[in-house]
Amino acid sequence: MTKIVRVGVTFPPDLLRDFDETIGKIGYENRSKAVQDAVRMFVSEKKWLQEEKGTQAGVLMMLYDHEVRGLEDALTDVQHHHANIICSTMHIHLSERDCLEAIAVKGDAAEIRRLSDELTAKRGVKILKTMLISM
Ligand code: NI
Repeated sequence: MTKIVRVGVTFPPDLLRDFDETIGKIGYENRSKAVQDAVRMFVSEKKWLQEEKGTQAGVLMMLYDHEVRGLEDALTDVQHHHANIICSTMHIHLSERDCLEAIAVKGDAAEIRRLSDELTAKRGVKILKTMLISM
């Protein structure tokens, strides 16, 4: 018998609306299955990144809300801290609130992972995708 655990999670209303719309189009019959699938995808992507080793090059693509207080300063601090692996950063003002940053990186996989983790964990960062190639 499979045990099921119930958890309570809070969502910003617009994120939940987007999620419900998206899973509705795909044809999910309930939200739980869709959340489980999304979490599974997140875990597999993060696990893959944990296992990368050696010198890597690539791009971090980060979407964030620049109106979240203190966020831009915090993101800049993190990037200065890892300046040795950052080759270039491109900033795109997407909408009134959303900014997209493409951060080109080259260096040790463990440090790229630390940079990625430190940025992802900040409140106001909505999406962070890491695309890497081995060198
Ligand atoms: Ni911007």
